[in-house]
Amino acid sequence: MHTLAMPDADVVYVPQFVKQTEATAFFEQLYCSLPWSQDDIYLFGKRTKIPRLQVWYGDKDARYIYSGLLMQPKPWTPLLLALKARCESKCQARFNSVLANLYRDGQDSMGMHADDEIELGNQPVIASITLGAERQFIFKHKNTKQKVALLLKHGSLLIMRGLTQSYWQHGMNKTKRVHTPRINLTFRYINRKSVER
Ligand SMILES: O=C(O)CCC(=O)C(=O)O
Ligand SMILES: [Mn+2]
Repeated sequence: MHTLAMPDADVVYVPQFVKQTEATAFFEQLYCSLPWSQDDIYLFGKRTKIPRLQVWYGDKDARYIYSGLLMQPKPWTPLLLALKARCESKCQARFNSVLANLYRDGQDSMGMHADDEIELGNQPVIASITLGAERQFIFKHKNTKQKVALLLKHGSLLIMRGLTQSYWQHGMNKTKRVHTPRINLTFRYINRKSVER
């Protein structure tokens, strides 16, 4: 477990958060059983398909607007609840939802963004588990444009908290080198009040 040397941020990386054999079993279970879908987003007024598959789980009231999409959470599965509990104890924080992302291969990606929506509140704690293929995760400072790259390993946990979302964007580029799928589970806490405005 180590803290990344990044100014204006609090990012912790735990390479072996889930044991390798367990991580492989979790990957297979989630890959086969989650109802993955390729949602649309609205980018500059145009409707396009996101370059990955997603599915959203959480408490009933944890609704969330994500890139112009109203995400209605599906009810927790036992495995996702168990992983949530593990993240909560590691982070000493509560979560009420998880966005599961499936990158089918290196052609799937995540554009640079910050998880800075109002519903996430000030200085959100975000716990992000990687299962399957290793992919390069990129941070870019909003002002200085400094870049930090981090290889996210099978079974790893990345914790972003403090000022991280205020000062940094993050994302994942396409790559020709990866031909196998990666699942990412991003646990968050959605503030109910701000969604109901
Ligand atoms: O796939 C990842 O590691 C990052 C996912 C992410 O940033 C998000 O869902 O907001
Ligand atoms: Mn994000």
